[in-house]
Amino acid sequence: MRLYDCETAPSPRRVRIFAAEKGIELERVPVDLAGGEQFSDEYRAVNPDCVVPTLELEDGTCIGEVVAICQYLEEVYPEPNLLGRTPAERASTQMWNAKVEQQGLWATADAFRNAAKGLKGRALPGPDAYEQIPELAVRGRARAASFLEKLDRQLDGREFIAGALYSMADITALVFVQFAQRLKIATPENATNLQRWLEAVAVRPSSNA
Ligand SMILES: N[C@@H](CCC(=O)N[C@@H](CS)C(=O)NCC(=O)O)C(=O)O
Repeated sequence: MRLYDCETAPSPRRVRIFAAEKGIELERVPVDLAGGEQFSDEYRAVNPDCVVPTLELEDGTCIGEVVAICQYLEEVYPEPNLLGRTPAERASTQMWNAKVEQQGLWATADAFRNAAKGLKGRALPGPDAYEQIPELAVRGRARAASFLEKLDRQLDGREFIAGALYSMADITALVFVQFAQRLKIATPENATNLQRWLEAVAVRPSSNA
């Protein structure tokens, strides 16, 4: 299996961490996002949305979207479980993964993409050109900061984001929190639950993936 990847981008990092937790070795194919390689004819054939990650299976099937890739990997490599064992655990993992994506990660994406000089005319990932809207960068920073506080409340009395088990929701949250830090959206000092969780998940070997 080959993972079309970009070292610095948050989305493929979620898959790298997920695979590392399971001990899966993926052949990594770097896609130069800064150089525009995602728009090449070759890459469009792999992923017409022109985004990474994409997982290419042995038979040539290409799977896009982080959640779909992780679901595939979980089915083929069930241990250690990262999507929940019981119906309730699976629902909680999916719910929190979606919340972290929509309210956290996409807020930081708005903050980054609507402000970065190199992304003028590319405010959304994908083949269509969208102009930056500076107000969305401001709103994205505010939403991300607010969501960090929500995560702190969720971690009150819980070891991990979706409950007692480390799951995909923690992976998405780690990528979000560290991307927010890169954008200088600080984790509040009084967010002690979030700080405790961050110290625990950031030292897992998979976080270097
Ligand atoms: N919904 C997609 C989002 C993927 C995405 O946005 N990837 C970004 C990197 S984090 C990308 O490839 N951007 C290409 C670009 O900026 O042109 C997924 O979950 O896989």
